[in-house]
Amino acid sequence: LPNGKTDISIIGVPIDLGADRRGVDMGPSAIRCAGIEQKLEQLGYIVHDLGDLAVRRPAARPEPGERLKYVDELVRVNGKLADKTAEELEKGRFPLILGGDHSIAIGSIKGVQRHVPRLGVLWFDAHCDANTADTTPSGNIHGMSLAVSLGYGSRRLLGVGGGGKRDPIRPEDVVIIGARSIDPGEKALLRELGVRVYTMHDIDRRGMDQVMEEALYRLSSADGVHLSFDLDGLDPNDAPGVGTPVIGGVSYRESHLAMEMLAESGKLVSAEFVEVNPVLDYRNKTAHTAVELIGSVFGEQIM
Ligand code: 4U7
Ligand code: MN
Ligand code: MN
Ligand code: MN
Repeated sequence: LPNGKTDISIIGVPIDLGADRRGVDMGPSAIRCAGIEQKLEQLGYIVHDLGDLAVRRPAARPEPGERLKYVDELVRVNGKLADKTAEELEKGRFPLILGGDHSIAIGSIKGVQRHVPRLGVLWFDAHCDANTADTTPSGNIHGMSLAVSLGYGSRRLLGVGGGGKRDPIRPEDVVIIGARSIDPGEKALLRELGVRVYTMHDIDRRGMDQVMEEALYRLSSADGVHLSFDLDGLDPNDAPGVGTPVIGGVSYRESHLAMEMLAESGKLVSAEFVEVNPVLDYRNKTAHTAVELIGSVFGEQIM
């Protein structure tokens, strides 16, 4: 059991304001429909489904080219998520967060940091989400969340969840796995900080087994690991229901291997599964895949 915990709190965050395509706000519902609670109960956990955080839908669409789209509501919801996440950890429960777009990592990571002084982050994604207001090509905040966790970005986003009270995540405590679409500005930031990015090239060349072994070794200096799992890290053939698909991704089995190895490490303290878009999916396939991956990271074995 991850971190010796037997109780899991599911927190849904039905928000799509951080993304370009509408529909990831239905992600929590799709993942519940795919049987997350049954899966975790079969594995012997006590599951507390806390339902969804309340999200307000702003009346106006943002102007094209705006640098931080929907920042007010995203800051508000992420602040609530940070509090909720910290509260569940306080009760001794494992927070399992369902997105929603990937901007919710801003709040979840801030919340976990209140309990885990030196937190490592495993960021599974086709993208690196390391843009700032100055480098973003889109203005979409789901492309900025890892930068914010590392301490880079607009003051508003950095202030989420009591901002400066806790140091940002250390660059050496972050690994990105599955990257294959990186913008010039975020590439420069990640290089400057020395964040280890395992691209599809590394996975092709060395295999997921070696990549994960090295990634987990790097994260072993941290007190605990937060998993931030963007379903678009998977190949679009395996996970078609995502808003920003990128061809040439991680296979179904490779992603399971990664989750199984993370489970074996015993370092996992919190997790989120984000960017499931049921509107673009085929018979809820991506949400079902998310549930299978959640099974693996919570210790399910083939035999
Ligand atoms: B996701 C992008 F420009 N980099 O910043 C951007 F390509 O959470 C995409 O990983 C970000 O899905 C994708 O808008 C964010 C773009
Ligand atoms: Mn992402
Ligand atoms: Mn992505
Ligand atoms: Mn996406």
